[in-house]
Amino acid sequence: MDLELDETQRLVRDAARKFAEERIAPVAAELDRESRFPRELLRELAELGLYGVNIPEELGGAGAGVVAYALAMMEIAQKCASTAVTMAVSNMVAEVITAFGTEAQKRRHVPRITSGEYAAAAFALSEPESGSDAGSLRTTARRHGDRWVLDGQKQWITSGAHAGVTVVWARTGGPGTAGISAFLVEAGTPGLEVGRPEDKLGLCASNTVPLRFESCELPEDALLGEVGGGFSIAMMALDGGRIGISAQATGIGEAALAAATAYAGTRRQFGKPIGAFQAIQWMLADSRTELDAARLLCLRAATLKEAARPFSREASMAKLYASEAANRITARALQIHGGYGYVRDFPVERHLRDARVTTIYEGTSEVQRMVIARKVLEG
Ligand code: COS
Repeated sequence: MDLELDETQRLVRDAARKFAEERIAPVAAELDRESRFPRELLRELAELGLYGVNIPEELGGAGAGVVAYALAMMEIAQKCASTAVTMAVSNMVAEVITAFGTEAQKRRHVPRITSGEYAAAAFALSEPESGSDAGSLRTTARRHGDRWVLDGQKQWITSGAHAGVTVVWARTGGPGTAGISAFLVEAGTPGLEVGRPEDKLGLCASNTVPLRFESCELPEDALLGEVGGGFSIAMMALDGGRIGISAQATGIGEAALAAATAYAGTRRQFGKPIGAFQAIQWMLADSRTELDAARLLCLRAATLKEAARPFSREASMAKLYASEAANRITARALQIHGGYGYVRDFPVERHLRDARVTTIYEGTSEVQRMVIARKVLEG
C-alpha cells in the first residue's frame, strides 16, 4: 500500500476539508440540536462531486476512486457525522446501481444522485425483525402481469424520507438468501409509505425512517440485477459501505481528539495545564495511536477495493476497529473535558453520541467479527 496520496486524492481531500470547514462546521451543532436534514448543504456537497467520488465521470461522478472517497468521508465526518452518513449511503447506492444496473437504470438514477438533484439515495435491507440476520427478511415482491408488487416493512432507513431512489431488498423466491432480489423504488411511488423519523441518540441531522410497502407496484425494469441475486448485491454493497463507515468513525474520533487536545492545553488545574498530567497524556497518546491504526485499516481496505482485489475481510476489520476506537476516543475526550464535556456548549458530547451507532449500523461489531472469523477459518 502506498502511504503517499496521489494528486487526485489530495485534491478531493482538500476540497472536502475546505467545504467541511467553511460550510459545515459553522452549522453542525445547530443542525444536530434542531434535528434538521441539511438539504441545501447536501446539494452543494454533491456539486463538489462528493455524492459520487468513486463513480465514473460519464455518470456525473468524480471518478476519483475509493481511497479518495474514504479521505473525503473522514473530512466531512470530522465536522458533521450526520452529513457524512447521508453522503456515505448516497455514494453506496450510486455505486450499487453503477455496478449492477442496466444502462437505462444507470442513466436514469446515477447522474441524479451525483448531481444532487436527488437529495439523497437510500438502501433498504433491514426490517423490524431482520437486522443482523439479513437473509431472513420478509418483504415480498411478486410478479403481477408485467409488474412487480412489493409488500412489507423496512426499518432504520437512512435518508428514507428524502431519497430520490431507494434500493429495496425483497423476497421473490423461497426462504433463505437465494430467494432475495433487489429493486429500485423511486420517491413518490404509490404504495410506498414513509414513517415517522426516528428520535435518535446521535446523528440527529440525518434522516432515519421506517418504510412500509402496501401493494406497491413497480415496473418490470425496477429489478436490479438477477432474480434471486439480491443478497450478494447487498453483501457486496455493504463491504464497500463498511469502508465508508470506518472512515466516518475515524473522522468522528479525529474531531474528538482535536477538541480534547485543545482543552488539555488550556484548562488549568493544580497550577498547570491538565495536559501536563500523565493521566491525560496517556489518554491522548492512546487516542492518537488508535486513530492512526483505524485510518490505516480503512485506507488498506480502500486500496484493495480500488485495485479490484478481495477486500471483504479488510473492510470488516476496518469497520470493527475504527467504530470501537471512535467510541473509546470520544469517551476519553469527554472525560478530559470533565463536566464541560457533559454539556452542549462543547462539541464532545455530540461526537460521543454520533460515534455510538458506528458499532451498530452497516453490520454490528458482532457481524464484523463473524465475517472476519469466517475468512480466517477459510484460510
Ligand atoms: N460478497 C458477495 N457475496 C456474499 C458476501 C460478500 N461479501 N457475503 C456473502 N455472500 C453470498 C454468499 O456467497 C452466499 O451465496 P451462495 O449461497 O451462492 O454461496 C450468500 O451470500 C449467503 O451468504 P452467507 O451464507 O454467508 O449468509 P448468512 O445468512 O450467513 O449472512 C452475514 C452473513 C451475517 C455476514 C450477513 O447476513 C450480514 O452481513 N448481516 C448484517 C447485515 C447488515 O450489515 N445490515 C445493516 C444494513 S445497512 S444499516
